[in-house]
Amino acid sequence: MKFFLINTKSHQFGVCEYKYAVWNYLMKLACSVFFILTWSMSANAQNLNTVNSGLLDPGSKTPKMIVDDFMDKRFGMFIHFGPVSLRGTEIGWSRGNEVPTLEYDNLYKEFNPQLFNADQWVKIAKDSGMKYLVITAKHHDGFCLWPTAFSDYNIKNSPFKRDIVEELSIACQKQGLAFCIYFTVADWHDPNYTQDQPGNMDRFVLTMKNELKEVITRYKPYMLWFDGNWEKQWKQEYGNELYQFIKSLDKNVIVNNRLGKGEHTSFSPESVGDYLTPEQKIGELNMVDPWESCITICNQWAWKPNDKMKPLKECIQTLVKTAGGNGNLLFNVGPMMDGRIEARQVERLKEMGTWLTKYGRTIYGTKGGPYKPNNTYATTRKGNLIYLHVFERNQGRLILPALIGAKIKKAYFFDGQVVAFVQNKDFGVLLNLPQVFPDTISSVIVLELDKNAENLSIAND
Ligand code: H79
Repeated sequence: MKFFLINTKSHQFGVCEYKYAVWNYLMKLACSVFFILTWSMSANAQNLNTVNSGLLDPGSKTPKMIVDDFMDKRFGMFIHFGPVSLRGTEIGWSRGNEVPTLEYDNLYKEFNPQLFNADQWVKIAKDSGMKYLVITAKHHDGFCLWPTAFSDYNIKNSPFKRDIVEELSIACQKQGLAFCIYFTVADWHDPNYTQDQPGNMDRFVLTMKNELKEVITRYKPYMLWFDGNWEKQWKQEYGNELYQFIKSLDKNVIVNNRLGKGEHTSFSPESVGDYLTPEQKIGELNMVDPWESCITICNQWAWKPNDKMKPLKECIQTLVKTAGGNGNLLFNVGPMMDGRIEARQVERLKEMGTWLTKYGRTIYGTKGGPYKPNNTYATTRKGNLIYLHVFERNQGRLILPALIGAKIKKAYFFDGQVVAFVQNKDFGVLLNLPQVFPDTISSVIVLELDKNAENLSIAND
């Protein structure tokens, strides 16, 4: 379009034929350069979004290999921590509710988690089989767990003073966990973050950029976990701008999908980020889009005294159903005000780790499917094997829909005990279950196929 416009103009200058030919030649050359430049610039400008959003900038998208590697990890630790642990109420949300705003905003003056030990937290995560860790560097209450230069409301000004984010990043690196940072786009403490004062969001976004630059350059996070994108102050353009900014600092950092205005559980043209984030629920089976469910070990994100803790069976089945749906589980703990994770939670996590020591190969690095998880079973697959996790014995037999395009050659429990079965392409697979299961939590039956299981279609759609 631009090419023709300028080309037409060139006719106006064509006084004599020779001059016209030279001029025409030069203009065509200039136009081609102009065309290529504007084309590539507009391609860049349009494509500020990321994975699956339809407006992709191939240059800024997180490399697929990196997101695939993240998805292989399957299990991570979410940590919600801050001065609010002094009250035992919900982080962010209890400000101005259970805890009066002025009181909440002054809690940091007493925040002194003397027993905080980054190596211990990371070891607890590692012993439970977790492969990455996400710390609430900044929640909606605006308090920063690192000594930022861009807000006084930070850990340096608490009696504790130590840089919790830095200590965790070092501990993760030492123990081989991927270190990640939670950073919400909401900040109910910052006066610039309001609906009533127009123009201040620009200043707020600038502060955010400065803070993000600090955490990205200092602590080199593997992934950034954004939150709060549903707030009306937050605009799509901020998300786009920040994504480009983040990628200019580290092109490989993974970003969850809460930076643009899109939904958490599906991609849309507004989505900014690499993966979906169902919250407090297990995501649906999805073989196309990467996803991670964040779920609490108790009810509250931040520590709450005597909060109801989930039984081991539920914790493990949550992990298994997540892997069975081809997703990751980001499992949350809220450490106490003295900096320790509750002993009963440590114990629960260790039990998960013990289970994973045995069954890890049915979880890590597997794909979900080829059956959709339900309350009776969930499956994962790797190579020629399907790992069938059975939660309920029901009537001593388990009927599965027929596999599409593959046959089962053998079926046996994880420990080797053979499982009798019949299969038929119309009626499916009937497995005879023993009176007593080898494992009360989740028994794994290995189905050995005649071909690779990883690309089979979903069989119970
Ligand atoms: O950081 C955690 C939540 O604080 C945050 N996202 C996770 C990872 C979040 N912010 N807003 N929301 C989730 C949506 C609002 C949820 C609510 Fe509630 C339900 C607000 C009040 C009831 C859950 C329970 C969050 C606070 C109390």
